[in-house]
Amino acid sequence: MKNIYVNRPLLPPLEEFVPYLEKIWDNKWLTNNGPFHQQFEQQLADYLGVKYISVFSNGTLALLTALQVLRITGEVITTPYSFVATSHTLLWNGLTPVFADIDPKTCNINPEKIEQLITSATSAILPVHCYGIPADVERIQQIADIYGLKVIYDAAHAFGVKKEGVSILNHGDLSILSFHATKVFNTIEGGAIICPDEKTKKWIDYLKNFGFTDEVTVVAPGINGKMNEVQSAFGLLQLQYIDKALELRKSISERYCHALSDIEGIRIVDVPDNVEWNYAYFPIFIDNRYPCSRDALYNKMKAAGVFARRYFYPLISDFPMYKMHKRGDLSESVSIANSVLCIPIYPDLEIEEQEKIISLIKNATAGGLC
Ligand code: T4K
Repeated sequence: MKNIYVNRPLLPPLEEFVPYLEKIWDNKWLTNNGPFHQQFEQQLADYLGVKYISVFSNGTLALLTALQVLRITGEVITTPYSFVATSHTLLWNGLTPVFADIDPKTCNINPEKIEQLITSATSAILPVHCYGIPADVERIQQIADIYGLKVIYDAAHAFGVKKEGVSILNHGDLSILSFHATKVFNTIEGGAIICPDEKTKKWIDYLKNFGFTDEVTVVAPGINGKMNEVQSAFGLLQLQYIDKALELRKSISERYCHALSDIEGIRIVDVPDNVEWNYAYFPIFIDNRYPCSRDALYNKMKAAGVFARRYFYPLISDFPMYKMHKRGDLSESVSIANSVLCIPIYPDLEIEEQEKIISLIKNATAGGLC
């Protein structure tokens, strides 16, 4: 059997992409707000149920820019349990990350830990909808309103996620998405900022194009964050396949839930009933009632050709450049980072492959590795 990775990109039929490429060749318009870029932004906003969206060449540049859009300064309260890009964008903006512990049930920032970390230097909260599971958006907004803070959601994992029928991307001042190859919806590399009004969208569009408002006017020290025409065309085609991909993810997730929910020492991801999830990741959490450690299972799976990943271990706060920013107690984050294993989930995962993964987890002690 071939190697099984944690993720495999959603790819549309190659022959269907060729006409898009032909159009780009005909137009000779490769980037800088071309026709596919404009069409993609429109269709994406409609699909996601959001008002305004500005697409970027990747999610990291979208987040870097979002912090500039809102002119965030000083300290930003964020989660240590995320991909390192979340906090890197703070350092790149000269901001100080302040880490709040997570709620172990959702793996998202625990709002009750935020208030005690607010100082006169705090200007924003940067939560993550980890694995596509919504953060506690209501409570976070309450705190932000009381203290006059901005909220930027790192929604890199949350493409298509809805809470009570409404896109989760409509919360906070801004949200960002990632369309990286490993994400539920990809444009090879890509990302976006979601914003609530036209004025902000315009400002974002200036900032992602060096700050130009016309040929001769630069209004801010912008960056080059533009999505090109090939990525945009790819995105347009991907939109035709995303619903099917989400359905396939759902059935894989259901099979895992069914097979793994009664294993002692394993907790599976818990998604609230009012959430339409996107099955972006399938994390399991391993405790000491399981016959072997998380790392022993990870290695055993690897030896069998199954490349699960420990997203998100190590914690961001444990990387050398963040150690000095540690303040409060992060014990829940530590415990989740030490117990998590994300097992493969993607639309092309075959049933036999999934059975192999389940069997490895169920028979952990077989083969003497655990
Ligand atoms: N915020 C959050 C919360 C994020 O998770 C991320 C990115 C960002 C911000 C930043 O967004 P971007 O700037 O990336 O748009 C991957 C991704 O590179 C990264 O996008 C993602 N989060 C992170 C969670 O995962 P790695 O280093 O684990 O990727 P890699 O190359 O090891 O790939 C994982 C597996 O996927 C491979 O073992 C095989 C498979 N794969 C990967 C690629 C790239 C493929 O089958 N084909 C491929 O083309 O970071």
